[in-house]
Amino acid sequence: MTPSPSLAPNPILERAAANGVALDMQGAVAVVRLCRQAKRNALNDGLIEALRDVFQNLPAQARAAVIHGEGDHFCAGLDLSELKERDAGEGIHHSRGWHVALNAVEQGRVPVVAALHGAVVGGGLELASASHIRVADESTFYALPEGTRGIFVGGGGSVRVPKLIGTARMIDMMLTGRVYDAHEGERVGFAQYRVPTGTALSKAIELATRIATNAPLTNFALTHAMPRIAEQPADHGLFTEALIASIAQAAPEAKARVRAFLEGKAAKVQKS
Ligand code: 1HE
Repeated sequence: MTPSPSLAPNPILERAAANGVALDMQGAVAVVRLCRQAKRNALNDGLIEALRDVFQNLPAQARAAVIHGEGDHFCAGLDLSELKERDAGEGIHHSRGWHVALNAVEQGRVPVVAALHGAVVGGGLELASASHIRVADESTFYALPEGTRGIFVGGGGSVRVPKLIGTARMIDMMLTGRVYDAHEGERVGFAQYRVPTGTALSKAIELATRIATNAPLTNFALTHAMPRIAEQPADHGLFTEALIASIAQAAPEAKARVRAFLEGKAAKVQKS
């Protein structure tokens, strides 16, 4: 498993590939692949570190990213075979390591689209929740088996999953082992797009390719300012909005795009 030949050699990306996370560039889209299908892309320590390294070291030409999993499932969550007897301090550091890796996905340089299929469970759902857009095919199912395994989420799930589906639904999933299928998953808010089986990756790349054409500062505002504004008191949120809006509109690219529309050279908004 080696990174795309179009990429300059990078020992960090080579180590990530050896640990099960491959990166290929498709134009301006970084396509990140979990490559551990024999274990249903279960996330061991090496894979978590590889995810962190890839998202912290995306090539300069990347303006959007897609993440997907090889085989029949997106991701089976934490590699349970590595669940050792940890004391409380070791457990905290393990969880914090996941937080660093998934923060690199959520708070990295580019918007991330997750292409989901099959199992999106436990830590796999935590990873999907760290992405900005989720595209799920009809084979997708969502669960948090931590509750029935006698453990708890530790990869940011208690913060990110309720933002998608609400606290009550997450508590229900963990207390009862409830599994949502693709249709219900879209209804409750796991995925923004539901597509036919086998087409999640191509749809995700299509969306990421479009996202990559946005002004970078607009994408930055959406992925970095917007989630923070949502957590601020309204008055602080309005103030932050005014700051980020003025920064975005001051960029030469914004001026050029607005001018192009006013001169009739840019696309109108079309009813789909
Ligand atoms: C694994 C794992 C894993 C598969 N850790 N080895 N996650 C879970 O509790 C989900 C556990 N996995 C499953 O429920 C099923 O494997 C799947 C529904 C995902 C897929 O089923 P299937 O029939 O396609 O595959 P399989 O036959 O169950 O698994 C194939 C192999 O992958 C098998 O190993 P083998 O050596 O016998 O071939 C499985 O043992 C292995 N495998 N999933 C380790 N998760 C930061 S905290 C996060 C906490 C959590 O994520 S807890 C939830 C863990």
